[in-house]
Amino acid sequence: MFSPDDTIVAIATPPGRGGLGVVRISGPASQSVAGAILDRAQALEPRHATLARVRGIDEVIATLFVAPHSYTGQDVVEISAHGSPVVLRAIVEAAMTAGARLAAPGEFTLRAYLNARLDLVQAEAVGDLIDAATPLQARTAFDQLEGTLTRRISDVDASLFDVVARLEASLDFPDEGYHFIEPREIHAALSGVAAQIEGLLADAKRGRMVRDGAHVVIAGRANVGKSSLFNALAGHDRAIVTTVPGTTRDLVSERIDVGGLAVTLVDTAGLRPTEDVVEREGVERARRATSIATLILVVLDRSEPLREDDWVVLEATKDRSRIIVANKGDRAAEWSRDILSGGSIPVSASTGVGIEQLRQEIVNALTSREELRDPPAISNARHIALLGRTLAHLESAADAAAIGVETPEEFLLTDLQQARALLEEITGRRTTDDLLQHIFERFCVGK
Ligand SMILES: Nc1nc2c(ncn2[C@@H]2O[C@H](COP(=O)(O)OP(=O)(O)OP(=O)(O)O)[C@@H](O)[C@H]2O)c(=O)[nH]1
Ligand SMILES: [Mg+2]
Repeated sequence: MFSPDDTIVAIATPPGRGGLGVVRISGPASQSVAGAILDRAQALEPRHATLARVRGIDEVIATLFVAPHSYTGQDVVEISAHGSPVVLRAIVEAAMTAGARLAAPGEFTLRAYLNARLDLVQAEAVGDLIDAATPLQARTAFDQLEGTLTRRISDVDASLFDVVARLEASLDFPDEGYHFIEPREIHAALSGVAAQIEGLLADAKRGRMVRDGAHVVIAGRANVGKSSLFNALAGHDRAIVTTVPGTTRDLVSERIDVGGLAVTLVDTAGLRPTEDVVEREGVERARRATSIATLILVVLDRSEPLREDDWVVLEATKDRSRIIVANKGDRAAEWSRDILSGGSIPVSASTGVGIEQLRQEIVNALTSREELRDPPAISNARHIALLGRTLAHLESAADAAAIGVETPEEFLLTDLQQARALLEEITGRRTTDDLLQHIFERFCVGK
């Protein structure tokens, strides 16, 4: 895919102006590229921040990391300059003139993986850590970067390896009719491994929710206070609020942190029949957004009798994951919350009363548990899917072993070898170029 023998260069800090900006160079020619662009007689000393000049461009601090003791496992030179996009680009161009080529997205981390500085789970965690929008997402990614998931997967694999080795030994001495491991023992061992995997997968739903976040869509008839609620949850006046029904015409969305979860909150047009072409398109968009929502907040106006349009929304969302919000609680109530089966949360979007409780309800509805402090062990859909398939092979082997002494070892071994191959796909001991490309192209350039 990419040649790891090239020397690559990229700006490692985010686009835009900043106090400092960093240009990173990695590859066999890093030292000579640095030598060519830095106005210095002596070579850089490893791991010494050295004041130098990039001719005609800037005064910088350059640091050399000699292979294999660097992020990528190759010779790396990091140049900290003033954080101007113009300065940083000029340094990159100077490095390219000196023989480096521009790095592809994620290419530094790809090299770290290819040089076994990180396994694939850890490399993916680097991407997650950079993308983290909530502290819990960051902690989850950092745990995986530290190797917690990798260790649990190698524990599973070690237990499997033990069973496989003994089955293979039985196969090697077929004539003796001797089992190095009895079927009952195999069954017990495999059930133990399956339980380890189930333990990991128990966290999967919460993990995916933490990593990928959720779409929470606010729906309801016109003028009930959807946009007001949206603003109250977002913490600022993002959506237009007026006394006129039909104010919101388009979807308005905002990423917010609800108790550690990254939530994309979506405000929609009030659902009502209308002749207005623009509003009708808005209502159509509201329906589409609602149909793909993880959770729907159905907003009702407590200060007015429920209308036909309210019942339509209630009926349409009755089989979905939803929270009914009884808004305008600061006014005299026109209906009792008892008339709704399943309960509702009383709030006032205007005064903010009840909003904290609503946040808590959103967290509960999304995770089905109140505890969100601990980072989940597993969160990436790729890992979860592979682990699910591993479990299926183990269960199939365990079932076969339970049948009794007559089960041929080859039969069990096929399943177990497939299970081990799947584990190797998770950690990246076994991968394809396509998979690597798919994973690393999501990274930013410079990481
Ligand atoms: N008293 C009171 N008024 C509210 C409350 N929430 C919203 N309102 C008022 O209700 C009116 C409609 O509010 P919006 O937030 O625009 O309602 P909406 O559901 O987004 O309306 P559309 O976009 O037209 O569907 C405005 O005049 C708000 O000030 C509340 O909690 N208490
Ligand atoms: Mg609105």
